Amino acid sequence: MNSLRRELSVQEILDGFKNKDRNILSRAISLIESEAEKDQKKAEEVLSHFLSFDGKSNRIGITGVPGAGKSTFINQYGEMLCQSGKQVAVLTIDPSSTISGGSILGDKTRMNDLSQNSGAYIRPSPSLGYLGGVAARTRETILLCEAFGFDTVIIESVGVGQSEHELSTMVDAYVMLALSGSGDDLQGIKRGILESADLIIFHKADGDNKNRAKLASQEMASALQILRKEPVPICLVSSTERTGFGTFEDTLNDWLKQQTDNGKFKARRLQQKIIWLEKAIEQKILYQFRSDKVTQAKLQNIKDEVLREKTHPLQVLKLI
Ligand SMILES: Nc1nc2c(ncn2[C@@H]2O[C@H](COP(=O)(O)OP(=O)(O)O)[C@@H](O)[C@H]2O)c(=O)[nH]1
Ligand SMILES: [Mg+2]
Repeated sequence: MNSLRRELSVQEILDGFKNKDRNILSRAISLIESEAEKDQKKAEEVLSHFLSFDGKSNRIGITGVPGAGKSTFINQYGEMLCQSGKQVAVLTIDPSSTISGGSILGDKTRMNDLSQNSGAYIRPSPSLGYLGGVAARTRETILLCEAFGFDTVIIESVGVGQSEHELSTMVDAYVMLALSGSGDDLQGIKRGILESADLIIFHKADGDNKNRAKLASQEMASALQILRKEPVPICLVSSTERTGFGTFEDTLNDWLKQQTDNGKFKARRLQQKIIWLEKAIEQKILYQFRSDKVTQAKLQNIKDEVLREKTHPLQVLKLI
């Protein structure tokens, strides 16, 4: 068997983490994303060795519509963090493709500088696949990155749909990239995100767009005063001109410090652990249901009966 394909033992994974072997990290992430029963058992064992690392990083979620410049922003911001000596992991959740599919390549290209930086690690996660969930294993992937020693984990969202809310339940700071002057100002931004974003960046604040971004940010600030109890910091950034990053970093750090001082940081993380617990139980039950051959055979029979109009889906529920 090809040595790359050879299965790793739990011990080899633990050793690989100690030796900072990124190839082993990638394979450990693939292991926890795998649906195969033997992989799931091993994944649980691996994770059980790493629980003490849970929460060791700053977890930052970046959201915004497709094209808002999330990948480009992360490329620049990640570089800046690496320059200050940080170890940065970037997880991108891709909506449509599997790992070998199309748009991830796009993201990787946008993060070309960062992907060549020895302090950074970029990992695309398919959002389809594991039990059909939305990057169902992102929390566990974050934990692996923390055990590996990354001090910042940045997660780029898909920018659409249900994953938006999910992402906000696994990060310390949920940062929204907004665009001005392209119809994507206040009206274009989903209310749910406005209600949950911790920081807002008006992105692409460059060229002709600079003044528009300034105006839009003022408009946004007044709207947020009505929507939110506490002030939400707003920054202007251009990733192509590399401006605004210093201010963003200071603003983020001030905000994180404030959250830590007033106890909200800790409370949020605890609440997120409860969500993690619930998700882990849901995933396990669903997995057991789907992998049990007898149950699946029965289900197939029922589906056949429904197709032949012999029974109604709701009638079947009585049997469970
Ligand atoms: N003018 C300008 N364009 C940008 C900036 N950041 C990204 N872009 C462009 O916006 C497009 C989408 O960027 P991308 O990072 O792929 O967006 P994502 O879909 O949110 O990840 C690309 O063509 C980028 O070159 C910026 O700060 N200013
Ligand atoms: Mg992207």
